[in-house]
Amino acid sequence: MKKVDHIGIAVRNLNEVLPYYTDTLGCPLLKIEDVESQKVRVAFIDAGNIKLELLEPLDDTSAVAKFIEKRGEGIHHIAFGVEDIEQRMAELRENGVKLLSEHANPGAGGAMVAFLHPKSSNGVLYELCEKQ
Ligand code: CMX
Repeated sequence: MKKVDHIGIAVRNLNEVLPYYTDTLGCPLLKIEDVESQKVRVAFIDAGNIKLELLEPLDDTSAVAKFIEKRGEGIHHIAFGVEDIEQRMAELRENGVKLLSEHANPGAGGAMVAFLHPKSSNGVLYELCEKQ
């Protein structure tokens, strides 16, 4: 992997936490978007050399809702930017990494995304993210 694209942070209520990032920390809001396929509302924050992706669950069945229920708010995943996501997935699979889906799926910002199971990665949920 050559670069981290963003860090995902699970929050209960986006509107309540946004002023902390934009006003207190002084990091500009880039955009807010609903990603129905992942059942999350996301806000991208410009943190200089990296983006922060604040994730609010859209309903109780969202993976992010389950995460917050179990572990509370906090760092949810780290996303690597990749150029050919299907190729990277195939390489990882060959190396015994457990992926959460057979193929990449649409994610925020029109990117294609796929996840590595935390059990394969020492308890960290990694995302692969290919910008279109
Ligand atoms: N980071 C680290 N560990 C995590 C985790 C996370 N974000 N989410 C779940 N886990 C752990 C759980 O703590 C649990 O560990 P233990 O068995 O040791 O208790 C294990 O993974 C299984 O978790 P679970 O609560 O039983 O939940 P599920 O198996 O139903 O789901 C996972 C886990 C990773 C498969 C699911 O969260 C998932 O599919 N995630 C990928 C999709 C996603 O997160 N989408 C939102 C992001 C959207 C975006 O960025 O666009």
